[in-house]
Amino acid sequence: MKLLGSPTSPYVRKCRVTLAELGLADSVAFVVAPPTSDELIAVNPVMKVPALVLDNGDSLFDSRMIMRYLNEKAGGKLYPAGDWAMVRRESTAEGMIDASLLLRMETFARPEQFRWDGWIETQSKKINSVLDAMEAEVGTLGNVTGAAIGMACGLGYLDFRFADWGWRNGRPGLAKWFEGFSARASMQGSKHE
Ligand SMILES: N[C@@H](CCC(=O)N[C@@H](CS)C(=O)NCC(=O)O)C(=O)O
Repeated sequence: MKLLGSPTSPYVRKCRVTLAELGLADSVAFVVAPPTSDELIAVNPVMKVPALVLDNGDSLFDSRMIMRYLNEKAGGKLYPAGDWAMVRRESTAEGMIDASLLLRMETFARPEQFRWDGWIETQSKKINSVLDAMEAEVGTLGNVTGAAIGMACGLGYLDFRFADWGWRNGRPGLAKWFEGFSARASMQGSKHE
């Protein structure tokens, strides 16, 4: 199998952390392929990373689908059956990642004269809203699950692209949890470059 993606993508990082946590890292090659590359488009018409190319040539995309596939393949415990509260937390973390990417596009990629302050404000509000929600239920993030991986990669992306955000201020529980989770070999081995 091959995982196509970019080392700067939080969605790709989620899959890389998942591979490491499931002990599959050595059986899947990580191939750097930007969203507009021919190699990526050939396996994902949506032109987004990550994409997972299976040994039979089929491909899977959308990080949450890839994570579920890998978990099933490895007989892992990242998605305990019936744990819908964990799935909600996973979606919550995903919402923060989505908002962070939209904010990054608006504040970095879009030419300055076209930037939309209202959009920047809304995406920033979403990120803070998720951070507050997760601070309130950080105790439930304990085990290594799809939700924990999503949240850790979301926070890692904030540190990477929005280092001045100060998301730890007023959120001591989340900050402590992240410090612990970040020390895992899966996180250390997939740091953004
Ligand atoms: N829901 C998708 C989102 C993937 C995504 O947006 N990836 C970004 C990189 S961080 C990308 O490829 N962006 C290119 C584009 O949207 O044109 C997933 O979870 O895999």
